[in-house]
Amino acid sequence: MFSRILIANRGEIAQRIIRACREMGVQTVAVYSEADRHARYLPLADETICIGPADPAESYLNIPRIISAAEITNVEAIHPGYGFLAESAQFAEICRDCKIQFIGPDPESMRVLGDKVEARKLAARAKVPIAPGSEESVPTEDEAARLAAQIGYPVILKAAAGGGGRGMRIAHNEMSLRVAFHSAQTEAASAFKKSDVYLEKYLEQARHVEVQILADRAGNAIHLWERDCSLQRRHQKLIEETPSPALKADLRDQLCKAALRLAKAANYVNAGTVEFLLDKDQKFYFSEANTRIQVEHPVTELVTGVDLVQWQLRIASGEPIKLRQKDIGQNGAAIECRINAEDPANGFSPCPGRIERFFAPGGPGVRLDCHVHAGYEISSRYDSLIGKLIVHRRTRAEAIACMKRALEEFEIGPIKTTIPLYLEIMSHRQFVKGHVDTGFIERTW
Ligand code: MV4
Repeated sequence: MFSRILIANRGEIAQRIIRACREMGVQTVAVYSEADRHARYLPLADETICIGPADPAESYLNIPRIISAAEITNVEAIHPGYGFLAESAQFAEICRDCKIQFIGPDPESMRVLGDKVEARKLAARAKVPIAPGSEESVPTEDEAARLAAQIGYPVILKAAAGGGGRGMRIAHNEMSLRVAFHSAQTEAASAFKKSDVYLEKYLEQARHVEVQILADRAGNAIHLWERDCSLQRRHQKLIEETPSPALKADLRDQLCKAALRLAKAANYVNAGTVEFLLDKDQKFYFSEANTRIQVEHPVTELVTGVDLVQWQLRIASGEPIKLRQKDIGQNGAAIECRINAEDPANGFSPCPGRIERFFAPGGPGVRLDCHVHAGYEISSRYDSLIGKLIVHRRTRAEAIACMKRALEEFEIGPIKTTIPLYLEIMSHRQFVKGHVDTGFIERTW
């Protein structure tokens, strides 16, 4: 195992990684921007180092500064967390060149899965179902129109370098497709510096179900079942849960096996997630693969009893996975609510400012992954996630009751948060029945 690693991230995930390391006896170096200088999780690390000003481009996203910090502090490995540099194949490659172990997959796997057209081809080769669509990126408007007529409307245009929903356009007819083609290309070029787009049949009222996997250098790969992330708004997940209320045992097995086929085809190592869309007819299609630890990983940890961050470190240090697939069950039900400093009554506008009142929920079944506290100043520079409230109970109904109780206990003020929205959702008939799709929030609120 490593004796010392650097955490190239901030906030709750930096704190989560420090916690994993302390339990394993691994020393930590936490980096911080000037805006995070007084963050309370920093003293939990063995060493801290300032990497620049508040602007992420000059700190958490700045590769030379992160690498310099790693060299100065003499670490063996870097954990990128999620966001920032977590899915940068270039960063993983520079780490390798500098003889620092990147805690994640190889840059080659990151590159192929990061290109959504390449990932689709890989999925097809691995016999993982993909939605009908283009085999390559679509070069011209006329070619898009020809393909769409063949596939049948509605269709969705996606950026090859995209992911997470940015730069997508849905078209219901040829006229709107021709317009959408150019706006998708333009948006892709500005967001990802690559204008390539591809086409897929649009699946209506789909659910988003993803499979967690772990794979090691020795060729062992296991899955840790699924997470249902259908409750989202504008591609921001709000609530995640496991098991998915939409899956029967047989379909669940098929999804998990498909995820492992893709991981093997990509020579995948470390923790990863394979996303699927599940349509109304219970058919599933590969959507994308995420080559990082995800925000919603705690629900999987609670239900499987596996510490995913600790396994990320063991795998990166060369240890084989000694967990057996048959020993990984789904024990009970877990739900996560992402607590955002946003006002749901006002179009989810961000609410930066100082937290004056803070009371944390607790008690049976409650886990709170949160780095903020009374006196904490929420900066508008970083994303609005201020913590995650996660519950684990024997059944989904009990988990919902526990989440309601914990949300009621939770007090954060005077800034606005998404807590009141989650209280409404926990009592919503459709959610309680497990009947939600990715359009639920936008239709209902
Ligand atoms: C789709 C889709 C429907 N059909 N692909 C969004 C996130 C990314 N991982 C995949 N996404 C989608 N891909 C096909 N072929 C629906 C989504 C989708 C979505 C699309 C538009 C507006 C909101 C959405 C919310 C979740 C998923």
